[in-house]
Amino acid sequence: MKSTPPPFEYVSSQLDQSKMPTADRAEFAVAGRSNVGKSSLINMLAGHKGLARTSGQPGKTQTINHYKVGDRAYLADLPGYGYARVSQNIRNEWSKHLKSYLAKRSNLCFVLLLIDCRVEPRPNDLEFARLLSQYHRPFAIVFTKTDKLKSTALKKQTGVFLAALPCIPQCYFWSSSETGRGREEILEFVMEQSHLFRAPAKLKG
Ligand SMILES: Nc1nc2c(ncn2[C@@H]2O[C@H](COP(=O)(O)OP(=O)(O)O)[C@@H](O)[C@H]2O)c(=O)[nH]1
Ligand SMILES: [Mg+2]
Repeated sequence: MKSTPPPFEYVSSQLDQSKMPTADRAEFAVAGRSNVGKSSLINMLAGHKGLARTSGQPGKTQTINHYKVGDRAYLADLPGYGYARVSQNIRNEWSKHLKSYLAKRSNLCFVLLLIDCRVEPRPNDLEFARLLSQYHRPFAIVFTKTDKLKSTALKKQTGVFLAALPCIPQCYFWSSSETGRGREEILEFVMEQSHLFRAPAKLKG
């Protein structure tokens, strides 16, 4: 990125949409399985390791956590799916909130769907992508943990995953929270897309 990266700021953790930050700026949701690296990606983008809580123990993010990115965008860290040690009741509850968020959050411009670059396409990743297309949400794939794969294997896995997707993403990124790979490209993308966002008139102050 040629200009200075925007400052990040934690705003709130909510599941109830009526309590989420006012929908007056472009929102980018960070979605994916538990442990795929959602919180680590947010910290890497922010250049601030302690901003989003990361964990080796999956399933910790049970709320939608909002972060301001400069003065034009929000990042929303979504609850991870696919964590087997959470009861079916809790999973159903999260799924209900997630669907409602995807259906109704008016300023949601883009979903960054995170995929561990080392794993084969899994049914719930493909199911989530299907859900995004059902709700007409544009999305980008962010392949995470690319520090763990050699370049040839990464290219191969990327091809396999993209071919398995039921719908075509707008674009994809390769990222690593260990090396900072992808930071400039993803931030640039967020900033560019956020400039296209226009808040509904009734929200303007
Ligand atoms: N090697 C490597 N490990 C990562 C990367 N991103 C996340 N991790 C690790 O994966 C685990 C889960 O990360 P976290 O960000 O908490 O995942 P979340 O559940 O999707 O929010 C943690 O142990 C992280 O240190 C990455 O890019 N490279
Ligand atoms: Mg997390």
